Amino acid sequence: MAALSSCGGGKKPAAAEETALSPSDSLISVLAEMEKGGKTIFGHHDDPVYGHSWKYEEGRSDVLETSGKYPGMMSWDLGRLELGDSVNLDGVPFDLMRREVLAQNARGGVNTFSWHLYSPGENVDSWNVSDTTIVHRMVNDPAVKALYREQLERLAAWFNSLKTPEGEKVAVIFRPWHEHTGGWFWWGAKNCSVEDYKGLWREMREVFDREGVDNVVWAYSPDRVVSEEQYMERYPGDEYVDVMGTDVYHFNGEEGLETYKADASRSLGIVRKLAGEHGKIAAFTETGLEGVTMPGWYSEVLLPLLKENPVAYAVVWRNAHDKPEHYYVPFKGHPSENDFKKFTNDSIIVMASK
Ligand code: BMA
Repeated sequence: MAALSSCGGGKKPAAAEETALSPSDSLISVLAEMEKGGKTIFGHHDDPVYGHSWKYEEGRSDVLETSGKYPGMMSWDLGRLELGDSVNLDGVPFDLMRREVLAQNARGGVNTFSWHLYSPGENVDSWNVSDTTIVHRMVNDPAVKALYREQLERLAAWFNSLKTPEGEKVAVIFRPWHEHTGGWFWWGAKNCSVEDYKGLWREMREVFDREGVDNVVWAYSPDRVVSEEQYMERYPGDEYVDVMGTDVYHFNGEEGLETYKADASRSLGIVRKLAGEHGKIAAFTETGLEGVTMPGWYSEVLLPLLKENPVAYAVVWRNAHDKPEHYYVPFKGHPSENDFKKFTNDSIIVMASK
């Protein structure tokens, strides 16, 4: 992994030079160095493949166009890979995604993946919560479990295929079964038991280990939480997790500001305390204010939160090309452009060089 750049120097962490480590161990060391040094890698979902008013134009990125740098972390989603499809649920071709993952690695950046999958068997999308037996059947019913394992084999093959032209595996973060403390996904707390949820992770790891996946750093990311107990209730176990994160969004602009600040600080505080106790990396795995409706959001809201609660990385969601209101980073000409630049130029924020 080459150098990430930050105003504070952007020196390559010594641990990344370590050759005896597995690909995932090297990435864990890089993330640990970030956290220790009070730096936060900034991430953006689907950043180099489409933006607010463009799609699939090689080299473009809304973050690059507003800040002059690529985000230090690219976020991706593997939904539909489990079906054997060639494009993901938002239309991103998996071959293009792989090329961009390698490009991000070559420029010294990091990649993270979520998975908005379709259920094995019935193929219902992640947000369809009408059937609350899905997870139970995935880990207990032999026929459904076999289908789940097939999905996992496809994912394992994908991760194994992330190799540089020299044949070296590229380490990435994988954040499955996210926001499970909410009720909006069929793997959410309202829709499956604690034991069955943990079973999803167990099965996954068994298949990945069998398939020789050694380049995945595992991230656990509940939605906002009120207590350590809630955070840990469905934690699959230290052997399954490398990164402890949380997803907290800012809703309702100015009106929702205090709620966001309180929820994010509390959740990040819990994450940092537990990550410290469990020897894990702390991260802000998803956040953002849709439409960046507060002009100073990046430098006056997000930045102070990250300074008060240092974490290895913070990721904001996508700038959709086909939904004009659905974006999380300012694009060229947006009123927050300069504020965003101020944020990315801050000494704690880590970007990738061009
Ligand atoms: C959601 C929205 C959807 C998208 C999904 C998966 O937050 O951005 O439009 O399909 O994530 O990327």
